[in-house]
Amino acid sequence: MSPTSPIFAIGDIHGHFDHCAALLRDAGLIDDAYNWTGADAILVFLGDYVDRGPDGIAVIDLVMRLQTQAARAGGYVVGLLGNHDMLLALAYGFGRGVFYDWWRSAGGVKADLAHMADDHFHWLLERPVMVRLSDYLFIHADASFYTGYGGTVATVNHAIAQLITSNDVDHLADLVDQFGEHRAFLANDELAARLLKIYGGQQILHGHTPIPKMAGGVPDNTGRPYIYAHDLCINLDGGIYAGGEGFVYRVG
Ligand SMILES: [Mn+2]
Repeated sequence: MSPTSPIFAIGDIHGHFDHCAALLRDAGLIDDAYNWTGADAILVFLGDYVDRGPDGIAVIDLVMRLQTQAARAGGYVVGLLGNHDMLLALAYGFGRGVFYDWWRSAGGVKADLAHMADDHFHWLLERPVMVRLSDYLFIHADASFYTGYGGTVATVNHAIAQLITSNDVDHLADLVDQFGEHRAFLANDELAARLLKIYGGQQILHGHTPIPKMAGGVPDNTGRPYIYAHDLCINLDGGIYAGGEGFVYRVG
């Protein structure tokens, strides 16, 4: 990647591998055999690869492979951690118990856990929860918890990674709860401004909340981004799991 590399982002896929592949193909980022054709482009997956849809592990496999192929081609693929990805990792890591129950009640698909292997688990544990690229701050959730875990992108990512590999069930339970918050920036655009001041960037790009669920008056249009909070935030969750079109967004 270079300072002139185009940046693309895609929101929540939730196990819909074919739909995801079609969107990436239409954007010129992969070919019919699912190989990277994006050259030096940057592609950010905003997380929530799994749950609700048919084949979450295939989505994870695709992201993992594209990371390797893009790096070889001079590109860069980022895969953020979504709350559903975290729940699956906790269900896998802890076995049956409270996290298994939470994962299932959040739409966990038994086949995902059955198809999951240690390399998927370790990959999920290494996912960042936020990344900043040029003027853009990428996070999975429109939630307010990030600032409670550190004052830089690196410290937040480190703190969350430490926590999800710990046995600290009390604090993990808090994190699961916090990561499930929605519409925090819609309710309070000062919060969006504060995140940008702390972590840098001019705009927050997130997924997590399907665009039609943002607020009254939002058109039921899931094929394009929803820009709000005085243009500080862009929601990229096209609600694919609920039948939405979804899209790949050309960021810059
Ligand atoms: Mn989510």
